[in-house]
Amino acid sequence: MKLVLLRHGESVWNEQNLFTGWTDVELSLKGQTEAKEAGRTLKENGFDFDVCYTSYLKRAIHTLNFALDMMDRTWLPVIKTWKLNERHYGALQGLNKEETANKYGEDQVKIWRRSYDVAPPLLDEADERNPRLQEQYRQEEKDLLPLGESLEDTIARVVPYYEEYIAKDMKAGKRVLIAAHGNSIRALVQYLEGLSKEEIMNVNIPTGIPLVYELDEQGRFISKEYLGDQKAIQEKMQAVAKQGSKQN
Ligand code: DG2
Repeated sequence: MKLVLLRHGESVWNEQNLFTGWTDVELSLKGQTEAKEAGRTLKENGFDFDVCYTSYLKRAIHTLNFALDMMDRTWLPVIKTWKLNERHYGALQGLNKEETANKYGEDQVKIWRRSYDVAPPLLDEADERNPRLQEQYRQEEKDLLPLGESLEDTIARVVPYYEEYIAKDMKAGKRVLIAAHGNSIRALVQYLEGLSKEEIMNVNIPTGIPLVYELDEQGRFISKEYLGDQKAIQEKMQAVAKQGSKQN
C-alpha cells in the first residue's frame, strides 16, 4: 500500500516566520506555486488517488485543491477533520520564531518546537483564539479541543484518527492523499516509522513536497521517499530546522 503525505505550501505566516498552529492563514504566492508543483510531480510520477484527507485549516485545504487541480482530480472526495490540524501552538501563536529565540534562547525554542512532550504556554480559556469559542469547531467535542499541545498530545489525536479512518480506507484498497501540516505530519511519521522521542526531534518536513510511504498489508512501514530534487529537498528541511535560530 502507498500513502502520500503532503505538508501545505508556504503560508503567509511561514513567510514571516511566525508560530502558526491553529491560526487559519492563507498560502503565500510561493506556497500556491509549491502546491501546484506538488500536484504536477504526483501526476508525472503516475500517482492517482481515491480519497483525500485534510485539516480544517485553509493552508492545507487550498494546497490540496491546487494539487488536485494540477492532476485533474478536483472531483475526488475530500474528508476534513480537525484531528489533522497543525499542533496547537498555544500562546506562542503569532510570535516570531527568531525573535522568540533572541528573547528566550535557541534551546528553549528548540524545546517548544521539537521536544516530544513539552507543551507550549497554553492560551487562556477566555482568549478569542480558544477553539471552543470558534465557529468551525462548534460541532466538535469541546473537551477534546486544545489550548496548546506537545507533539505527544498531537500524536494522541492524529494516530487514533489515522487508524480508525485512513488506514481502514487503505486496507480496503483506496489510494489516499493527506494534505496536512509540519507537526501533524511529524506525528504520523513518528507512528508509521516507530521513531523514538529523540529521533523524531530531528525530523523537519519541507513545504509542498510529496512524501510517499510504502506500507505492507498490515500497514507496517517498508520504505519512504520524498518526490523531487533530493538536494533541494534537503535544503528545504534544513531551512525549516533553522527557523528557530537567533539573528546572526
Ligand atoms: C508551523 C510549524 O506549522 O512550525 O505552526 O508554525 O506546518 O502549519 O506551517 P505549519 C507552525 P514548526 O514546528 O516547524 O516551528
